[in-house]
Amino acid sequence: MSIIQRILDTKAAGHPLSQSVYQSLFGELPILIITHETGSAAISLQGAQLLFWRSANQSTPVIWLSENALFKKGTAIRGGIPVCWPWFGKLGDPGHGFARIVDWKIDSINENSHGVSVVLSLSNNQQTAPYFSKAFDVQLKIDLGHTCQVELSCRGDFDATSALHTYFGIDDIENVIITGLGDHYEERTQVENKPKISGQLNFSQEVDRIYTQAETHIMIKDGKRTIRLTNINAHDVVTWNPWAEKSKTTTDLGENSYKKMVCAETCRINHTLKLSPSDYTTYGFKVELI
Ligand code: TA6
Repeated sequence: MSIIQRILDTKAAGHPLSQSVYQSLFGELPILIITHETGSAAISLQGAQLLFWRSANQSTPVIWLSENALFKKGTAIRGGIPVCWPWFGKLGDPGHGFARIVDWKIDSINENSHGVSVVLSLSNNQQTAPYFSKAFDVQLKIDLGHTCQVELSCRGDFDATSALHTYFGIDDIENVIITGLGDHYEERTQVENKPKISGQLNFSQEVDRIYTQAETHIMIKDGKRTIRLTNINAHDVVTWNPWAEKSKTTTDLGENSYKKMVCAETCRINHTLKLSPSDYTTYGFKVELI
């Protein structure tokens, strides 16, 4: 049985928070299960991580979750939308920040016939203190319906880097073309996979790069469907596919999983988030099938 089905099945042992949202437990982690006429999804309270999102008429999830993802306290979950904050990658320790491995609170859940909106929040507390000494507030708003929109708002007295590290579900990586990334990028791999066509990315080996002048609309085409990613207040986009070897040797990915996912991560890395202690700074994205 697929991991998505196993997650959805925990609803039976969960308790309702609203008509379409149930809270349950998967592995060691509390999760929200969302089953609405527009689609289904789950969110982990550890990390405020959207785990997957499948719109009602699609069998392939738009937001992908690894079949081998680990659901353990303090361990990052492979897939969905990990929230990398207040630093990206190795700019601090732990890698990709601590927000994805600590517990968030539910601020609000609202729903109507168009979809479900969940707001989660995190403020400096005992669990975050070992990682970071400054005061902060972060909110993540996830709106799910016929589209999926995610916005991160944060405040504090420092500059942050961040990524909404989205794993998209695709039919076959070898057919994927991503457009709208712009021409300028920072290479993060040893062996560069030079784009054949300027501003357009396809995959024949590991790709890991930070595009710094991405357009507002990014298109991810896999030959079967087109996902449109609309950036909100962001022009940095990280693209990542681990390819065969790394996929095989990364326990929570597993052999061949690289064929079914591609990361296109709306982020604020080159253009850092310059925070204020009083006003929230927001960035995010919207995803739709077109
Ligand atoms: O965003 C791309 C990246 O930074 C890659 O370098 C790759 O390591 C990936 O994220 C996954 O990182 P993680 O810490 O989740 O294993």
